[in-house]
Amino acid sequence: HQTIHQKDYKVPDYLVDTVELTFDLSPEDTRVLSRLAIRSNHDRSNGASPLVLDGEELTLVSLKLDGVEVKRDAYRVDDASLTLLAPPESFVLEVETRIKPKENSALSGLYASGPMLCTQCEAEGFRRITYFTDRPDVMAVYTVTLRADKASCPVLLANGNLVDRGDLPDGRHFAVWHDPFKKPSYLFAVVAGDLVHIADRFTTMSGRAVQLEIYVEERNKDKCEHALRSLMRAMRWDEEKFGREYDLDTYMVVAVDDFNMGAMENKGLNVFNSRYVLASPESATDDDYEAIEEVIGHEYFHNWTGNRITCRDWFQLSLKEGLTIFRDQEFSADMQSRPVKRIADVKSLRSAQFAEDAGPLAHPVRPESYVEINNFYSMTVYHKGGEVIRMLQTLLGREAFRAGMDLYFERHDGQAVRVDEFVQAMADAGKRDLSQFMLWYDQAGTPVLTVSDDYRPESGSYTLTVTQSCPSTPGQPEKKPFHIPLAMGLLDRDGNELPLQLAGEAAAAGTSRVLELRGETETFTFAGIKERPVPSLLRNFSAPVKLQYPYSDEDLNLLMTRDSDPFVRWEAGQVQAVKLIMGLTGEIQAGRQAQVPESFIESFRRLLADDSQDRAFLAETLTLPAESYLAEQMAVIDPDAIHQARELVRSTVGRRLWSELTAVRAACAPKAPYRPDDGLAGCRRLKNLCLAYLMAAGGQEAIDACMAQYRSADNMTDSLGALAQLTSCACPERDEALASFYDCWRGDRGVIDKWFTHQALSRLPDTMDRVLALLEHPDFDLRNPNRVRSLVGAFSQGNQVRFHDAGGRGYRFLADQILRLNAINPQIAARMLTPFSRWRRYDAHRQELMKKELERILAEPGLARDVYELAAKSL
Ligand code: B3K
Ligand code: ZN
Repeated sequence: HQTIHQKDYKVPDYLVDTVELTFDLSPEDTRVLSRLAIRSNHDRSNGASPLVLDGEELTLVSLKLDGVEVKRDAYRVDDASLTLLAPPESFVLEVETRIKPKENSALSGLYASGPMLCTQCEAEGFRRITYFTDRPDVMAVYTVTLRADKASCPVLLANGNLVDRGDLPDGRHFAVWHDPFKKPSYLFAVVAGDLVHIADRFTTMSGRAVQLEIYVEERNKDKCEHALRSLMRAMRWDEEKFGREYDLDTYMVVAVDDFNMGAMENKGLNVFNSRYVLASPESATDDDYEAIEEVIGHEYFHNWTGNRITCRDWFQLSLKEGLTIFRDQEFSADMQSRPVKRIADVKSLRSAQFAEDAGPLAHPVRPESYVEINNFYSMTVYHKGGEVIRMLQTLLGREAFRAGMDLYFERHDGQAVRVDEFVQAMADAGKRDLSQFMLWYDQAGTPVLTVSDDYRPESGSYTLTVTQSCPSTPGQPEKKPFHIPLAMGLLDRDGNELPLQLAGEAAAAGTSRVLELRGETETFTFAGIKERPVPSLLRNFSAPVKLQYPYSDEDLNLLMTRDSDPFVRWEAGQVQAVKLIMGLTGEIQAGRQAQVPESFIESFRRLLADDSQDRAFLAETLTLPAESYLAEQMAVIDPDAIHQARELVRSTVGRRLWSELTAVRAACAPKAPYRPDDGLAGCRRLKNLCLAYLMAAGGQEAIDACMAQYRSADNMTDSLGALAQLTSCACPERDEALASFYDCWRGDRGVIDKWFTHQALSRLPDTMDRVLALLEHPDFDLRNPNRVRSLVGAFSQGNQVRFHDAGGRGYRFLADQILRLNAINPQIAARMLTPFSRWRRYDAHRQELMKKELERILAEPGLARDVYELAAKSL
């Protein structure tokens, strides 16, 4: 397999101005006619360069140049390309190919999902539909004619505007779509099938009417309202916050059941994983509702950040993905609670992206090379990329950042550009030198900030010394210092925020400010400080770094109760919890009696008693760090000891605070029938967390409470809140609830996914056996990515203690499934490899076992490029 390097980028030798496609659609055999207007883009003084069109899994039927059949010796075809040896300066190429959508289990290109046909072209799926220069810097105007059987395929959709439609002989019909915007091939989309839709109209800020349509299978028609409302909110938000208006007359969203990722931003025709569209009050959780709003927003925001301005090449992926993640995070923050959203985003960054950055698959936000680009739709490119954009906003301030966005749109609309162009627009608008900042794009690894301080009572000066370092990552042994915004404040012993005046400044400038780190070590001296302060550091998580400062328990208590920054308040509690659980883990490893200190229980007691706090925020505060995050803190991960230690804290809290937890849970009990937008999601979260602690305490009373909640719940959040606890309880109620849940929801894919997931997440020792049995369940289907994620993904990525069973059964199970998936869907197979990439973090015995499985995978004949790259790099 070949490695592609960023440094080898060359402008395309040929450009395509227009693409006319005609599809004769059928699941078994689809005919594609392509008519391309091509012109040369290179110096031809030494003759014409060959034109290489990408193509995979295609059967070539005919090839014409300017209307004349191309002679057999004027072109070459192999399984990855079609090459015209010496084409003229400008010409029309007509290519006829045949494809088999129904056999396409990779779900890239044109494929069948249930009763419909749909496409997924990003990153390189268009080449599985027809021969083309399948790269984002070749942008063309597309006109698409779809023909299909009218009875089985009444709906025919493509990008842009519908310009014609009508009937054809033999019960067939056609539709013609034209997209006036130039676009790269990865944004092409087609959908055909027996679909229904719901619609509404949106009036843009300049007064244009846009028709919004959500397409689904008939049985899901009553589950689209939330997606449609979310879309309207996203459109309004982008106008208000970024001045961006939608540009076509229609915006369509189609929900499909078989989809490799969350959704796809195809111009004017988004294709969505149905889990990010469908919701009904009975069957969707509060988290589902939030996730739908977020993904609908994300794909909509791509219209400006991704579609109008796209990437020059795939190394620039974060240009659109990091920026759009940042935009969707801000959108969600404005729609819900900003602090709670920020905490959730930081938690996922820390447990998944920090781990990626610390392992063999670490890569910069802008990678230098890849074997398979689909492997780089990563936490780093997306979420660290989002943090990089956020840091720009923090460094420039909101106003200059917005000016930078405007400048970027103004300069580059209609172009395919690099990250450099984006950062240059920011530098120009903010009048800042951002050359050092670019290292965030090109250096991998999570920087560590080590902070020390020095207080001088005699002069009233307080000095912070910040040293940054960054561990080596593959191919990058040494790192240069990053340009890092460190947002901070200082508290006195009563928790008052101190005015911040740096030595040399005439006056204090507020009580929160952004220090800029550029050198390896930087010092900042504050004047007029009357007593030794407690530093509040990395407010709002102002940079994706690890922070080290020797806080005392007293400092942390002060920050937790008094800091003005909600992130710092939450973080202070987490630092305490990490300290505690890591201490207990050590005791357990040493075979000593581990005990949860009284002070920890007392601080939980105080928190539970305080009803002034936002319920969702309180739930976050009372949630212990995840086992995966705790694992990151250990030199050699001991999944069993971590699990025991964390469970010890949970059960102690449950037993010691039984009445407090019961009281808070009762206070959160519903007073009116459930509505998804009743503003009580925080209450439900807190209530279910209390139930989890009660269940951790053990005993029939808790089980009864769980069953009662399960039986009486009028919404999925509460029903699952109870079921999740019962699945980890060795009691007869477990199977009773699981069976009743299945009977009640069989046939609803989204809910049955949850049924699989919760069984895979069970903390009970028999989980591996259960998971193996579920593989044989009639509803399990390796060809459906959501189902694979719900069982194989949940078990291997969400159940650390059972997956890492020292006997190695979890490892064998995962490798078996990866090998089966390799033949079906390489992208999904590769995604499942993540847990193995962390093998070096474990003890020698587990290392050996995981390594063996990786070697077994690599030895498989016919390994897909996706799987090969990750397995090879992991070893
Ligand atoms: N741009 C798509 C992701 C495509 C992934 C291809 N393997 C969805 C998104 O980020 O919005
Ligand atoms: Zn995206």
